[in-house]
Amino acid sequence: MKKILTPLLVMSFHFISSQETKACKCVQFEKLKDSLSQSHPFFQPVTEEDALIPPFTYISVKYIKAAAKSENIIDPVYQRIKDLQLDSIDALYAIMQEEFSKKVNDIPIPLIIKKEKFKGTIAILYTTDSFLSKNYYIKISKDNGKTWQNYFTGLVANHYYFLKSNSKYPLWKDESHIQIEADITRMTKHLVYGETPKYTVVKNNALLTLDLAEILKDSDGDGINDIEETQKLFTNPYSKDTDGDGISDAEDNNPKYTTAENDFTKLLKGIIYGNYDFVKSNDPSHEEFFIPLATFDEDLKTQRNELPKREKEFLYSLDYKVIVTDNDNLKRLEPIDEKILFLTPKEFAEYQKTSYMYHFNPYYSKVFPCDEERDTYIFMIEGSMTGTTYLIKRTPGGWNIETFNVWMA
Ligand SMILES: [Ca+2]
Ligand SMILES: [Ca+2]
Ligand SMILES: [Ca+2]
Repeated sequence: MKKILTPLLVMSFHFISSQETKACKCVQFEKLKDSLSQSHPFFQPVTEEDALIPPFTYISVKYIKAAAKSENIIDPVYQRIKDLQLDSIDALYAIMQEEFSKKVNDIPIPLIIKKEKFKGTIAILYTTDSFLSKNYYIKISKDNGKTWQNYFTGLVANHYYFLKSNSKYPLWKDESHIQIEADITRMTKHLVYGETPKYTVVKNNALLTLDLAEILKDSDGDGINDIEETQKLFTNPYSKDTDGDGISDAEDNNPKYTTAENDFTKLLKGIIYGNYDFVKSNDPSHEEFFIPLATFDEDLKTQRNELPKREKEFLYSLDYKVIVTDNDNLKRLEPIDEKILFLTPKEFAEYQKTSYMYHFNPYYSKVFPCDEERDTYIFMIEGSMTGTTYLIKRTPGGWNIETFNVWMA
């Protein structure tokens, strides 16, 4: 049996532990458990009044009489599925793949809200397609589609706007503003396992105007606008290369810290990218594996080759994981084929303030030493829906990793 990347065990309550009797007497872990059980009901719906206040000064809202209706938006995938009355997941997935493979400038057509040319400049307003958090971006070309620049608008779907692709207003209001109709929504119930978040519409007739000067501002010219650097990436908007390793923020998979392999980065890499055999145990709920350090690089390479490859797509480059840690060794990890943001707990608190949607980022993790047992550590993969805690022991040959706790909301 192999270790898999997402927890297999499905349990109904937080912190059902198969290893309760072997619990690590780590004070920090006990504190963390307390803070987690308090932080899970974090969700506070915004009031209707607050949802009506534009979240940024570069966005203004007016209310129109004849508004487009979001319920009339035609989703090409949904439309085809509905007509075919599909009963198999594979057939459904094939249709989704087919529709998403139709693209304009690397953006799948089902994700495009509007595309329009104005005085020689083409703009494409679109959304990313992450299930957990759909972000609104705008792509701009000033040379008739030869080259494109990509800009984060600062907006996340339903926080507090749902942008309407059937808006009859032209996308360009004038050469420095774009406009789009939107429902103003607020989330009333946050995402729990097996359900999608619930939203109510506060106003269904908003017309948003976005000041392009703010959105297009890329002070350091690294290809990521100031809004994305400050709100999403926590990189320096005034430096092309935040960590000074010679790789620009846009290209860097770990833009905040210079990468350097050490035993701790190997541990983390082994957990998140490895595919190790479980140690045999009589207890079926007990899972344990070992990461040998001497052969780490070759082992990982072999294991990665056994896994299906993910295609490198433009939208994928906008995706990232968040790992929360104070551990200076861990921050030096070189991510494989993805972007990881290492945030300190303080930065993470800030990050959660900018958008509650980001609470749903499925990779909130911590690694810290257990205070009573030498060379023993705890690492958690935390999400809104599932979490796994690993109890880790350092041995002369490598890391012994025990699945200590698996929960699902
Ligand atoms: Ca920048
Ligand atoms: Ca930068
Ligand atoms: Ca860099």
